[in-house]
Amino acid sequence: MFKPLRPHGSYRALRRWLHSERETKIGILGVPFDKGQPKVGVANGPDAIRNAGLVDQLASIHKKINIKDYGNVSYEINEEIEKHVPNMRDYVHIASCNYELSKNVERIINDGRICLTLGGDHSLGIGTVDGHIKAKQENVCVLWVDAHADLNTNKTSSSGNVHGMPMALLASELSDYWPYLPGMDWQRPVISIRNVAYIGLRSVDAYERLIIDRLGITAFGMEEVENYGISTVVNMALERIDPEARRSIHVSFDVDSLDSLEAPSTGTAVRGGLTLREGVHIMESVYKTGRLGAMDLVEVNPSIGTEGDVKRTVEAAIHVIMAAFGHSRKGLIPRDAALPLQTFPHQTSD
Ligand SMILES: [Mn+2]
Repeated sequence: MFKPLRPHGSYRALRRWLHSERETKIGILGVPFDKGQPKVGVANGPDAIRNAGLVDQLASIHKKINIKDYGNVSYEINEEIEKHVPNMRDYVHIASCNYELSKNVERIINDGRICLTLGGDHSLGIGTVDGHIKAKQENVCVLWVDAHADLNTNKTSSSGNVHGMPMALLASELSDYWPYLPGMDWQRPVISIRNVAYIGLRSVDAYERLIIDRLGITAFGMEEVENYGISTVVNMALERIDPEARRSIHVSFDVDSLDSLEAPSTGTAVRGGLTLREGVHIMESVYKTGRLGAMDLVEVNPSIGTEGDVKRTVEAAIHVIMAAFGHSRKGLIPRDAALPLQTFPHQTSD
């Protein structure tokens, strides 16, 4: 029941409530990059997501959302890089693009914004995590939401596609497994695998499985999602990678973590994945921590599937992004409406 408060208390509480929303500053960065995998089209992912109205939808979440679109990353080939590294396709592009990307992500975070990177294929995780780590002086943990572990090295990969390798490049525990990588000196493998958790795994290569088991990597596959439920899984993952609740969280969200019925327009779709509701729940949980530092949304490929498939995939991506920045499925109360006293809230929402 509504209990009238003293006028003074009521006024102060009302003001506090009206200003309770966290100011959220977002920097959007597109990475039209497709060289980490062989399929044409994924380079058009960023613009497909933008053209579906991403910025307007984000702006509608609440008034304290401040969005700046930094456009797309462009890069020049570094001619000095030795062109060939065994079993890493288009290596020189990978090294050159991620170098630029890392600098961009670092700058956006240093501008005081949460960096939202739109891919592009998942090899861009090398640059985004690197830039985030540099901006936050290594105080970063990573939630890798994906059907795949992306933990191959050039020795274990059967394809040579670098979008299956970013996590192995980033993990300090795996640095000895790589040859010298020319032109990648800026990228130090500094994140300990202890600060990384996976959610959504269901297509893991044998060597990746071995590494996950040997290093004791926190990995919640679909079986764990079934056993515990998504809410418990996210909480356990965050507890493991950020036990003191003080790190900047990097979410690298591969749209193929979602079931291929939810997100069919992606290069390496795997059935039996997360529902859109589970994907949204992950990001709502991360939002509630208040510590999201950067998010990647990758592997949307508008050239795969029917027009309807593409629409469904892009919409799913936008739902997941909206949840990351405070959109609530419970609904948000309009903050600018004159409030009749009866609607005076008994709690703030965040
Ligand atoms: Mn991936």
